[in-house]
Amino acid sequence: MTDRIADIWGTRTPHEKDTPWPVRVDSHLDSSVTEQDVDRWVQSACVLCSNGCGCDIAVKDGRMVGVRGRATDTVNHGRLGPKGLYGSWQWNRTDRLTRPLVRDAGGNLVETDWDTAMDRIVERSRQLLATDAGALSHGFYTSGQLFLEEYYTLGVIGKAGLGTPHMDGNTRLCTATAAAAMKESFGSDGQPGSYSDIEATDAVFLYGHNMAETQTVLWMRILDRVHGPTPPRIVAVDPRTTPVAEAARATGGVHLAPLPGTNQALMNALVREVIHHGWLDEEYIAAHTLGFDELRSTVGPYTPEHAAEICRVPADDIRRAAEIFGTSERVLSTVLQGFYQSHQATAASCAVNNLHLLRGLLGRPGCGILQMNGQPTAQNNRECGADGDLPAFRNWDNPDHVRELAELWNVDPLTIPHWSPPTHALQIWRYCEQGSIGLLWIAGTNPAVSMPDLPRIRRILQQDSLFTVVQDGFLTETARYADVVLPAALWGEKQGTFTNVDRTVHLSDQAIEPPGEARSDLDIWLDYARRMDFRDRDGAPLVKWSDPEGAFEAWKECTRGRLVDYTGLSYDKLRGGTGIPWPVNEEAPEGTERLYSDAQFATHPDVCETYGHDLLTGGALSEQEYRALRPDGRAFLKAAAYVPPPEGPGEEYPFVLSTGRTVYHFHTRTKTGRSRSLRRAAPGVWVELSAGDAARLAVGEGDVVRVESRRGAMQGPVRIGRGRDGVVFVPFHYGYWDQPGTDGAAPGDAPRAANELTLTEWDPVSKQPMFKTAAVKVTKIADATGPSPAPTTAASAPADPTGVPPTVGGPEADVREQPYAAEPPQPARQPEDSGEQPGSGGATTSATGPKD
Ligand SMILES: Nc1nc2c(c(=O)[nH]1)N[C@H]1C(S)=C(S)[C@@H](COP(=O)(O)OP(=O)(O)OC[C@H]3O[C@@H](n4cnc5c(=O)[nH]c(N)nc54)[C@H](O)[C@@H]3O)O[C@H]1N2
Ligand SMILES: Nc1nc2c(c(=O)[nH]1)N[C@H]1C(S)=C(S)[C@@H](COP(=O)(O)OP(=O)(O)OC[C@H]3O[C@@H](n4cnc5c(=O)[nH]c(N)nc54)[C@H](O)[C@@H]3O)O[C@H]1N2
Ligand code: SF4
Ligand SMILES: [Mo]
Repeated sequence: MTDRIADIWGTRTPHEKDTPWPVRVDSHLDSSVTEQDVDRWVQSACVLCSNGCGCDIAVKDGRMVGVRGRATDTVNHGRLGPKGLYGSWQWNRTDRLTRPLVRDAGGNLVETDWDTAMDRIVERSRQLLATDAGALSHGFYTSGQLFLEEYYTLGVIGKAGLGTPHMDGNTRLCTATAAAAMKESFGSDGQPGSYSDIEATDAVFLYGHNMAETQTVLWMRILDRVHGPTPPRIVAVDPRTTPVAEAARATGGVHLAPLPGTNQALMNALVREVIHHGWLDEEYIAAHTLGFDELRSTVGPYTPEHAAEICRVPADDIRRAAEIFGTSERVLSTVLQGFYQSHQATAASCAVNNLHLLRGLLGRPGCGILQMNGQPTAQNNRECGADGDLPAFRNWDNPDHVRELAELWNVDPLTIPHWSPPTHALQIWRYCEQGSIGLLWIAGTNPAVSMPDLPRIRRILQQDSLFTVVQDGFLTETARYADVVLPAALWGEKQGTFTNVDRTVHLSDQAIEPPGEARSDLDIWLDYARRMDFRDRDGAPLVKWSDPEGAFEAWKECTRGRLVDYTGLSYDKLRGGTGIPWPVNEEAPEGTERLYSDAQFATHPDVCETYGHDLLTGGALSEQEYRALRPDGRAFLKAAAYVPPPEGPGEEYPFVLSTGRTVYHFHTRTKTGRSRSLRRAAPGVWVELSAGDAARLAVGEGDVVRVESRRGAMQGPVRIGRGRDGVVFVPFHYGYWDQPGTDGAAPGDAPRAANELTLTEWDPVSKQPMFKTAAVKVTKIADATGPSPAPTTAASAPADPTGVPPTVGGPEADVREQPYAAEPPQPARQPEDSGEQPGSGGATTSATGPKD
């Protein structure tokens, strides 16, 4: 048994390059239950991050009582991380919403029945549709945590039922930049790489990605290579000393710690070095890319010395990182929030694509790009068009694509909004603020904690002109502002599919009944469509399905012939073995491990998802301009100069604020905060300062400080950490409201949410807001009563551990880790792969012993 709070990644199963990742099955059951007691195991995949680990849910007496990794799944080979082990199911015995709530005459939220709640929504909806604003009065703000079937159904309702362009997900805050970067470089969203690239690679570059804490199982996969005989070198680009940065040092790689907001200068220098040294695949560049000359001239001025000055990192470290990229036979890159949540997000993420294109490191084992997702189902929100885009990566600006959808749905093409780009989330909130959106339907997200500039978000949610529907499993901070609260069934309580970072699709079967009268999001939207009586051109109901499988079958038709082709999948096919990566169709019945193996990109004007943008300004190219480039299957090398972030440190606000995550919590903690093991591991907010900054401010570990920006203020105890000088880090997990029996911050208490401080600014192309840079000042307000509650196990570890108790889980956090001698699951193969495939060395579990 292993305490997986204390030992986040569990026991190593090291192995050699080009051999399969051994299987290790992790399981954790409620302490009152043994394996023999379990009534049944229900197949699913974890929804607490984008990794998509296959798991089985243990059910006893109609309750979820534990979870076990699936040995047969190509994603996780049996493993689970702390959130999956403890957080995926432990909330299911707690304070759920069980009945709809509406505002009574006194302004209080009171319980009611479904008819009353839905009637209120439909009445408001009809009223608003009858005004001049029509469908533009309706906004939908959803999630990266619902199921594919739910997004697709909502997409059809929004586009073909109502006809509103105002629909987006919190995926805008999350991985809109992943989509944007892939669209700009390759013509379409769709991840080129595969997790199995880890087995074959010689170097892993992690850009603004603390994978060790945020995709713990993927990190286990890397650690098992790092601890094996032929380890890859790691390069970490992160201002904090994360476990990834530590691994970079340990493997002879590099840790580059740029000042937040300077990624693009660093990337330009890396690209320049690679070009300057001729570490290029010139044939690949000539045959399969466009834009080399412009790229070369744009990066020209970014010598290592110049970038070093902007980023405040040693120039030699930039040289060394470029050399590792330029000279390793195979390189795998991952990109996440340190890049995506910044002002030149798309430009910097495209620069990662550029590096791979320059060396032709794409579509081959070990040479992946993972423009990561964060949320478990963010990919599906993007695929299905619940983020405003047209479903199946169609181009809103291409009339043929609009016509295809109109035919599929049997509606007038003019119903489908396509006169302008879809409205992005921050603009939707702006329309709510201005009053042109009168109905905002929020599902599966908690913006009163997760949006930037919370003082403003609270003002908007309180506006009388805005009618808000909140659909959630819990009475969240946001739900407390709603006019109608709809109780949603959550994971395990409903059925559906979702797709992870490397395009692997999983089915999650229903394990238990939802509590009380809670309903799935799918059922809620189907009910809304019925009550609104949305019809197609022949007068038949617009939405022609009534259950998840029916929605999935309809979605398959929508994807036919597109890159994101699901036509070869079915619920039955997804049961039993492993998740399957799309495209799955007649040519690739078992799925597709890597895209672009043939270097044919999705850039032809007739198929591409966008005609592209200027990365510096966000200005869009017209169809004519795009056609004139004659991309026709070639990828774009897109360039942009560095510009400083809109808000930098100055005299009054001398620090750069960065925000992010800890391994033990998921976002606003509605699930992980209800897991005893996770709550105790990271019970409250903290403010991380470097040792140097703490000394200059004369604050010690645990002293309470006030952090203030131009928008607002929050406070918390100080962790003297291992970050770089000039940077303050605050985890964004902690809002006001809390669950019974916890540390219970209440509305009257001092604010502690990181987003009191952040600003409403976004990347010009992806429109993703910048959570990683704001200017703040820090003032001490009280002496310490003890060390801060920050975990000691990962990036928030103290610079000096003296007097800080280590983070442990104790016996209740015991996890069974079972090494298997079985053959590890094999990923889908493409014909092109066969020559290059690693030999099937069999499982190498010898290095693993059960740890008692
Ligand atoms: N434990 C846990 N795991 C999660 C989640 C969670 O809430 N908790 N959420 C999931 C979701 S939705 C997401 S989107 C992912 C996010 O996963 P990550 O992106 O890995 O997480 P973050 O902590 O937001 O940010 C990553 C790193 O960016 C660094 N950074 C900040 N500013 C800069 C900068 O200017 N440049 C560079 N290069 N780096 C910078 C931070 O120091 C931080 O270590 O995690 C997913 N997994
Ligand atoms: N300062 C700062 N702010 C950030 C970030 C940051 O790094 N720094 N990261 C941003 C990112 S990347 C993200 S992804 C967002 C996350 O921000 P949010 O999405 O607001 O955070 P969650 O707590 O995951 O909220 C999801 C909600 O959906 C509910 N839910 C879960 N499953 C279901 C379901 O099946 N149906 C319904 N109806 N509800 C469900 C949960 O109970 C929860 O209330 O935060 C963003 N905000
Ligand atoms: S890595 Fe992500 S998907 Fe896998 S168990 Fe952890 S939280 Fe769940
Ligand atoms: Mo995210």
